[in-house]
Amino acid sequence: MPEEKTQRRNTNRRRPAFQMRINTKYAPRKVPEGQARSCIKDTSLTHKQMLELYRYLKLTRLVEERIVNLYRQTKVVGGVYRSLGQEATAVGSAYALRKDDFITPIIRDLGSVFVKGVRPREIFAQYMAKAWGPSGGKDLNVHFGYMDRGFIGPISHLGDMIPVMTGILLGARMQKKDIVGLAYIGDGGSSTGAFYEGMNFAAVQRLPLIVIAEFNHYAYSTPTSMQTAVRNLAERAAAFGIPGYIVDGNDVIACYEVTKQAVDHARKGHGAVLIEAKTYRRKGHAEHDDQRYIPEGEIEDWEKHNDPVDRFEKFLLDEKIATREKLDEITADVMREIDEDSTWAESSPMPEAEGAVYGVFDNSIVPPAFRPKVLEN
Ligand SMILES: Cc1ncc(C[n+]2csc(CCOP(=O)(O)OP(=O)(O)O)c2C)c(N)n1
Ligand SMILES: [Mg+2]
Repeated sequence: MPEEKTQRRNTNRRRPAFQMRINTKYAPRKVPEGQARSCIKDTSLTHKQMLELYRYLKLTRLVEERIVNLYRQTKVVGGVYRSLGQEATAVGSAYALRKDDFITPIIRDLGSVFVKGVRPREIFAQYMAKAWGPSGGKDLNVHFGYMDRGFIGPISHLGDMIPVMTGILLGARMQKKDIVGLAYIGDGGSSTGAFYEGMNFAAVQRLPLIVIAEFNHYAYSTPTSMQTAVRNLAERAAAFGIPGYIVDGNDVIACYEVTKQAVDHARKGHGAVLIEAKTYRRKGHAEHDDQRYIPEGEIEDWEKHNDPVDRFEKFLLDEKIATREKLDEITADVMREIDEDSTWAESSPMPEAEGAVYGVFDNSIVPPAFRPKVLEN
């Protein structure tokens, strides 16, 4: 009986499982009428790091613009997916990682891929299905990976990268490595079964998984309110018993700071964290999507008042971290790299047909069966 009493008392002292722990310190704030948005000032970033962040933001935007140009010239194979208006989420969050940490991006996270060290030429060659692209023309857009650079290539099935990253982190723990994993997911993707299973397993195992859930208002043409009843994706953290954060996804500094906190938490062994980034997809699902389902003025409103690049520029200029000339110089340097790299990719060869049978299976175990036939032709 006394034992039972103690047990009950202990249970009562525990936090109720349904209690929500959502930190909104970095959530979007209303700005007074007529004032332009900037970024949060409370940051540990150095001026040099901030200029590097600016470079990654511009690089992401301008590389995507070049890909659209190539697409209109019919040089791209497959669809083109933009992260216009969301660049700060991917760039700021990935910047909080260590070199040996892992990411698994989705189609709106090109910025994180650059932060991980991928060069624009690899992206151009990949979009054009060239032999020298990272997948050698076997797959397209962000469907490639580099294990040695901590970049797990995503598959198309929404949600499935969450359990994959969870498995990677379990493996890393068994190998006594203290890496963390950052997985990106859209608002639509976070309503899949795989998302729940992966998050739950990471949470119960206290694995260092950080999930960035991008509330960009749409999944294809479906508004978020029509595919989930929660107002904030971060509320789902309560289902797993892990902390949830809401961040202004268009404020690159806030995205960095919130992820840095989550990374520290996860690396210390305290387990998984869910971060919801409030942002907006200014382009359609892909370039072919004419966005006719979007209410009038919505895109223009985000473009005018909440563009992540404009906001960071305003911050850098207002805080006298950079002059307009310095920002123009960075942009010119980015353009030079893009020109050079897209020329390289355009002039690189298309894959040989024979290449299709290599690099799919381990060819030392499974010999390429079609080889003689291909060579005969
Ligand atoms: C399991 C699954 N269902 C459907 C699709 C088709 N699909 C690809 S992208 C997409 C919409 C994704 O929306 P969201 O997760 O919000 O990401 P966003 O495109 O907004 O970044 C859908 C339905 C898929 N790839 N996988
Ligand atoms: Mg979405």
